Amino acid sequence: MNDHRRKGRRGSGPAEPYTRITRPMVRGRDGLLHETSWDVALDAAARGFAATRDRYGPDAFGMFSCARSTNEMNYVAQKFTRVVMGTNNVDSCNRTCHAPSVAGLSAVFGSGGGTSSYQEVEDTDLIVMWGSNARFAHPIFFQHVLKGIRNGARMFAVDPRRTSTAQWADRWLGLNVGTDIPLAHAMAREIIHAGLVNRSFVARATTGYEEFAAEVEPWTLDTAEQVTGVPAQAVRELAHAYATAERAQLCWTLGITEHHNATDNVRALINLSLLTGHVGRHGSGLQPLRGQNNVQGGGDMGAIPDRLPGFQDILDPGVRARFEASWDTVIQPRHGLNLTRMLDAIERGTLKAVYCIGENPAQSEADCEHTVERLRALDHFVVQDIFLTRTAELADVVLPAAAAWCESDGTATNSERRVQRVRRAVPPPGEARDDIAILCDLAARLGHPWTYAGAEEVWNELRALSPDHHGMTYDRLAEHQGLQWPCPSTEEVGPTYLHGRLWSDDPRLRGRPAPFGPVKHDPPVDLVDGTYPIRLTTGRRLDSYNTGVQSGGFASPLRRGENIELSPEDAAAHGLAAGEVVRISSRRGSVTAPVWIDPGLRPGLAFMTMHFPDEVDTNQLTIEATDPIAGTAEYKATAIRIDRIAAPAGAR
Ligand SMILES: Nc1nc2c(c(=O)[nH]1)N[C@H]1C(S)=C(S)[C@@H](COP(=O)(O)OP(=O)(O)OC[C@H]3O[C@@H](n4cnc5c(=O)[nH]c(N)nc54)[C@H](O)[C@@H]3O)O[C@H]1N2
Ligand SMILES: Nc1nc2c(c(=O)[nH]1)N[C@H]1C(S)=C(S)[C@@H](COP(=O)(O)OP(=O)(O)OC[C@H]3O[C@@H](n4cnc5c(=O)[nH]c(N)nc54)[C@H](O)[C@@H]3O)O[C@H]1N2
Ligand SMILES: [Mo]
Repeated sequence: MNDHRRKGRRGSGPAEPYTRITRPMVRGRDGLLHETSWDVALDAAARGFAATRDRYGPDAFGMFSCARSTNEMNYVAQKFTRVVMGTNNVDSCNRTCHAPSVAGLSAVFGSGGGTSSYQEVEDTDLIVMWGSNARFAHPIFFQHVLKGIRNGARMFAVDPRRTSTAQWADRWLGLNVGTDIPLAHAMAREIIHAGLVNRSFVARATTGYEEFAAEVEPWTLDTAEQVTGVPAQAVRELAHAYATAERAQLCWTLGITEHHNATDNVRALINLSLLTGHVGRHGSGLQPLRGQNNVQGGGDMGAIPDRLPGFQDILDPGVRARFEASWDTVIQPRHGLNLTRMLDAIERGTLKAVYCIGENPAQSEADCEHTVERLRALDHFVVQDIFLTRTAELADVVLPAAAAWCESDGTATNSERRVQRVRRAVPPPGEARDDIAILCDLAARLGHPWTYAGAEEVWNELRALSPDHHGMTYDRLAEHQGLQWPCPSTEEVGPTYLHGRLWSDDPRLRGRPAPFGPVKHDPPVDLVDGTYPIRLTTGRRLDSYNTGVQSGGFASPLRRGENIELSPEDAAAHGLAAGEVVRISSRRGSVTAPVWIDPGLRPGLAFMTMHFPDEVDTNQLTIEATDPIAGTAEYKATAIRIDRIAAPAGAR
């Protein structure tokens, strides 16, 4: 098959590097996984969950839910966790990714979604891509960016690397890793001192301005230049461009969120929008571009430890009462553990059983050797995936699922809050089954005989419980080619942008004002020093996807496997040529990879991906330091050293 057909025009699609799993598997007395019947596998899975629940209580269970799957599946997965197992320990890879965006946005605006629509980057005057390589990671969104540029918008890129995205920008601000708060604060100070604050917006719609202004006051352009490495003139230019633009879109992704102080980073960017009034209007807003295709929906469906479906607060007794009546259960009145804390709880010995659906933590978690040790310590581990991943290889029971994107029915929600239909186009291979059907069979074995005739019935149950989704029937989703939340009635289509209320003249309609966050700079935890002199940052390339399970075997001319990407200066200083294999060591582990020389890197900065862990396990190097609010690890800042591998004796 040619590249186009295998990977899709915009670069998605089944690559099948691993063989699809088509039959359930159970670990035998010999310690190996053996194929078996569905009945045997489901009995074994259910027995293990019941045993840990009876012996250790509900909180000994944890669910890792799937951001690749549908909303309906995530709804059933969190219901399984809360009703069948009786705990709120449910989460997904949102934790490794945009949980800080959700935490920061909901603290300021009361809702964790991006505030704008894709169309708005076409209808704007300034696009700031901050810590986001959308040209590679969000190619569909980037099409809209390119149209915006064609329509006359200016673009600034703020990224330590001169990425493919930055190459399209009018200006690239190449900052030092982990210095986003100094940069944002210096911009804020400049906006204040130049008299460019949107005073009427600040007065009507925000709180905490004075304290914030005092916090940013020490961050002069010169101080910021010393810390961030960005010339004062460039910081000034971005500050003025942002403050004086009629409309501006501030887009960010993991360059902001994969840090130990990521929620503060997010707050620092939101501050800029509050200062200038670039939120709550068409063409002006905040866009945290979400990662996996349905990571937005997973959280919206309550597959997170602190929210019920519809992103409703689990601590609110009224909200809980409605779900308890519908589900005929008692919901624990507290937050469950997030993914990061669940892994900690395994190590402490309090979490004993995990049901992992469509996640590959053995390779995606920071300091992954440590994660593997923890997963091995579980009493009972069930993995439901479409491939036999490294995580599945550790399981007691492996359940083969249908791939949601082409073998299941349902819906998924993208970064602009748009819920769209997903339709089954092909049958799943072998005995693989729909994720929801598997969950229901397990629930039945554990005393909860749920009978959903199909995904639509699940969706209608959710619609009855979630005001934000109430107006989105399957028929309407088809008719409108997707609808954006909030969509509380079948008479409306949902707003394209959020928080227009902040501009209202009527204080009652305006609602809760948006607080400034007087956050402080806090450099990366893994310090660069004489022993580990190079800053490694990790991320993505266009041709591959996450841990490579779904793209690793894809034979593309673009695919070059893992490299350690170095600046020309560092390669020269180490006497290294492109292609030479070197040892890369951090304070946690070491791997080997060939050198690639990237002129887009500044001296002292190196880059690796997470895409080829079977060949080079980058996450053996990364640090587990996590954001205290969101639990996200500092994947973007590792200190490393690079050593030549001594040539074998006799070689020249
Ligand atoms: N082709 C492809 N597309 C994908 C994925 C994939 O694996 N492959 N994965 C999907 C997923 S799950 C996600 S979450 C998204 C992620 O999408 P992105 O966040 O755009 O991807 P990354 O490459 O991880 O990181 C973005 C940029 O952050 C920069 N950066 C590193 N440190 C800092 C810093 O301290 N400050 C700033 N300002 N920038 C910094 C990096 O140089 C990098 O260019 O992509 C999604 N799309
Ligand atoms: N070094 C480094 N590490 C990182 C990051 C980084 O930037 N740098 N980024 C982090 C980020 S943002 C993320 S999102 C995580 C990703 O971490 P993971 O989510 O653990 O990694 P994926 O490779 O996306 O794994 C998704 C799994 O879902 C399975 N799957 C796909 N569709 C379905 C389905 O319909 N049903 C079921 N049951 N399974 C399905 C796939 O086979 C695959 O095994 O990695 C994190 N790790
Ligand atoms: Mo992600």
